[in-house]
Amino acid sequence: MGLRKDFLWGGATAANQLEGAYNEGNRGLANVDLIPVGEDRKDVVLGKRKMFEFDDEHFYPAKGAIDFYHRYKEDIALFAEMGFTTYRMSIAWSRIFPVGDEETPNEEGLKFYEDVFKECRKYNIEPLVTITHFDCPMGLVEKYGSWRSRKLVSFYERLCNVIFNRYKGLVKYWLTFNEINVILHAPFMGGGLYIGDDENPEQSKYQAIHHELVASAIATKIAHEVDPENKVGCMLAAGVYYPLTCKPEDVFEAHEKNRESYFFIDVQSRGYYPNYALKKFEREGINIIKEDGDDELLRKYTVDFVSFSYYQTRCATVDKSELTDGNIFASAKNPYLKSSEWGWQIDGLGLRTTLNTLYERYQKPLFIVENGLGAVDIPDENGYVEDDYRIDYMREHIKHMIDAVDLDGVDLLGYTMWGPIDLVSAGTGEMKKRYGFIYVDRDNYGNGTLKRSRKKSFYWYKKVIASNGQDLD
Ligand code: BGP
Repeated sequence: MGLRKDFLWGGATAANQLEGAYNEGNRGLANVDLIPVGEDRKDVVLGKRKMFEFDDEHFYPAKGAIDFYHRYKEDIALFAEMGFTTYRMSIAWSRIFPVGDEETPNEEGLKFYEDVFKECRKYNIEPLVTITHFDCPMGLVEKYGSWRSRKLVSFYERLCNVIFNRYKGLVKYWLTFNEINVILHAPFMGGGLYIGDDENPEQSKYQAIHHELVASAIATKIAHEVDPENKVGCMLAAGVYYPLTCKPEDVFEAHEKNRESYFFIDVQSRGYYPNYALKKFEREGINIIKEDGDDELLRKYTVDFVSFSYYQTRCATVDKSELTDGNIFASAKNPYLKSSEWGWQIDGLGLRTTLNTLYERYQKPLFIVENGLGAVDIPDENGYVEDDYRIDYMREHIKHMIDAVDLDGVDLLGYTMWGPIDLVSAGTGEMKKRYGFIYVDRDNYGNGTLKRSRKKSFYWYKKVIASNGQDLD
């Protein structure tokens, strides 16, 4: 009983949210660098406001982030101290190809990640690498309009060829696109898409999505060719939609909302466009341009495992007056659940439901690659935080995760909680929204010493890992 012996325990981060050093090592700019903190952030994230260069009025938190670029040895040592057996991180595409369409990669960028992977290996930490975590080089955004252009498929393919060959033997677990479904809701942050007034957003988004899906299949193909040991996963922003009421219309609405997300994984895991999507495209006049051979690629190169992030469940209803869009997904408030300080509803059992739903649908091993609580932490003078609220959240979720394995028989490879070290929030750009076991002295506007310190949860997670999830007290 319990989790598998080789269950992978760790934490997850993304390049632009922690590396900083945005203009060092010949790195080029990416869409994610140009998203400021503050009230204008949302329109930039949604692709409604064009911000293709920095201005003086805004603060751009990704520029410096938490300076992992210079401090990765200290940070990985802290992860190792907690007993991590895996560390999920992402590669910044624009460190490897600064503009995006170069023929030759940037050696400094390649070397940086090689050093990071070697540092992980030193502690027997298995790197789990996201090839793109929301980032796209600005060169590709400006010259080609990002993923709406077919050309992006070959630039991504080039990136994959380079990194799979260079990191052969160092990295075995790969994720092709972080939260691939987020592009639907946040097109600039999720995929570098700025949507002009003259275009049909759904048409542009689904064309871009098709390109990403094909690119993901090609990545899987190359990964297996370069090293048969490689395992490639897709990555979904998950969390099931419940119907707000048992009114049949609400039940069907929830079904449709869920399909909006499953669509991506249906293609990546089953290998073809599902009928409900084809019918939707037909109804809405969305015309996806495919190249010969695309369908075959999708069918032949499906993923080895399905990974996902889970923070909350949501409620769907046809009663529009109930909907709020506090987050990027519009949903109704669940009266049975408590919320985080950022209004995300906390639902441990929902993780078990989500695990079961995905496992029954895809019958492939699953991997929880993000889960956690964003909260305001008040440190003492030594940077120590009594974060029992975070421990409570995680204990509850891990319990239900173990039930899904023990009681339901879900095949689960591992668990990497989000943000083991405090980092910049993707949604709001704040530092104040902290997830970490490690406190970082930095505020929303870049003030602070960047000093790292252990929180109470650091010691708790260490026990959890040492006992393979048995000791959750
Ligand atoms: C996911 C992203 C992460 C991350 C996390 C927490 O959507 O993959 O990049 O940041 O959510 O969200 P936030 O930072 O908005 O609290």
